[in-house]
Amino acid sequence: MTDDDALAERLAELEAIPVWDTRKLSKEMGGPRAVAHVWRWDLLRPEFSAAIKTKLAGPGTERRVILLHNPGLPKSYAAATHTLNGALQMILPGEIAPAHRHSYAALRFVLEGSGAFTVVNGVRVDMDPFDLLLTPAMFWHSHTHVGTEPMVWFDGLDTPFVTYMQADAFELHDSRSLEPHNESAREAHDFGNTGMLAGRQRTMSANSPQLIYKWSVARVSIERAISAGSIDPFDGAVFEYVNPHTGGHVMPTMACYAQGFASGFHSLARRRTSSSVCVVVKGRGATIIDGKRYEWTEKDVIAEPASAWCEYVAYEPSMMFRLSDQPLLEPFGLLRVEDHPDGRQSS
Ligand code: GTQ
Ligand code: FE2
Repeated sequence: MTDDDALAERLAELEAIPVWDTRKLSKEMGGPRAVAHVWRWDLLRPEFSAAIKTKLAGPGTERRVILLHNPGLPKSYAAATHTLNGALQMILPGEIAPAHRHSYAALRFVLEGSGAFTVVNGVRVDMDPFDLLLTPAMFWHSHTHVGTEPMVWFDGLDTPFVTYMQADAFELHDSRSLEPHNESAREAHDFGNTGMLAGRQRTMSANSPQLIYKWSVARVSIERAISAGSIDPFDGAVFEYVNPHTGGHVMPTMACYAQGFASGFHSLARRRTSSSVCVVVKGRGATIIDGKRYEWTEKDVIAEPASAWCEYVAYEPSMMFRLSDQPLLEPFGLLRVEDHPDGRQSS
C-alpha cells in the first residue's frame, strides 16, 4: 500500500476525503446528467385513450398525468431535464382535478381541446389551445372541465430543483374545487396581454400577476417579426413572456418564450448553461443537439440539456413554446452563453 493509499484509508475512517480523490468524484457530484430527447405526441397521445379505460380513470384519479422521463436520468427523477419536469395531462368533460397547492411552481401549455378552466389564487382562468397558464408556487389551484371533448395540456414544473433544495411541500384543500373569490387579483390579471396593467395596486411579486398569456397574441407577435425580418440568428423570431410589473421572467424559477421560424430557416448554434423543454405548436423541423439531429413535429416535446449545442432547422413554417430554467442561474452569475466558433455544428 502506498503512503497515499494509507492516508486515504485513515481519512475515510474519519469520514474525510483527500482533495486529490475528489477529481474522480466530481463527475458524479452534480448528479446524473440529462440527455437530449424528443417525446412524440403521435405515440403518446393514444396512450391516454387506453388510460381512460384503466385504473387511471377511477374516482380520485382525475389527475391523468403522464410524466416525461429523460432517459439520461434515473426513473425516480421522472424529470425532463435535471431541473424541470414535463408532463402531459388529460382532463375529461365533467371532471374536477381536486384543489391543492405546492411549493413547486407550475405552468400549463394547452395542446388540445377547450372548455376547461383552472382557478388559481382565487381567479378563474379559461384555457384555449396553446395558451400559457401560470400556477405560481403555493397558489391554490383546481381544474374543472365544463366542455364536451377531452382536453390535454403540457405541464411544466420546477419539481426537480425544488426537491433538490429539499423545499418540497404539498397540501390538499378542504374543498374539492375552488370558487373564484379574489377580486383584486382578478383585476390585476384581467384585461392583460396589452402591456397595460389593470388594478389599483402594484405588487412587486416575483410572480407575474397575469395568470394567462393568450396564444393569439404570441402568434401575431411571431408572424409580425417574421414578416418584418426581425429574426435572431440563434432563436428565430423569439419573444419572452414577461411579468408586466417587473419586465422580468414570469416566475422566479422558470422563464417562458415563444419562438417562430420561417420555412427553410436554419439557425446558428449556441449553448447555454440553462436547460430547456420545448413544445412544438406548429410545423415540422429538427433541433440539432450536440451534433445529432432530433426531428420534431406538432405537439412533440424536446429536452435540451444544460450546456448542449443547439441549432434549429425548420422544414415548414414552425412555432414552439420554450420553458427554461434560466432564472435559476442568473442570480448567481451562472448563466453562460457561448456561440459556436464555426457558426453551425457539423452534422
Ligand atoms: O395539475 O396541478 O403534472 O400539481 C404535476 C403536479 C400537474 C397540477 C402535474 C401537479 C399538477
Ligand atoms: Fe398542482
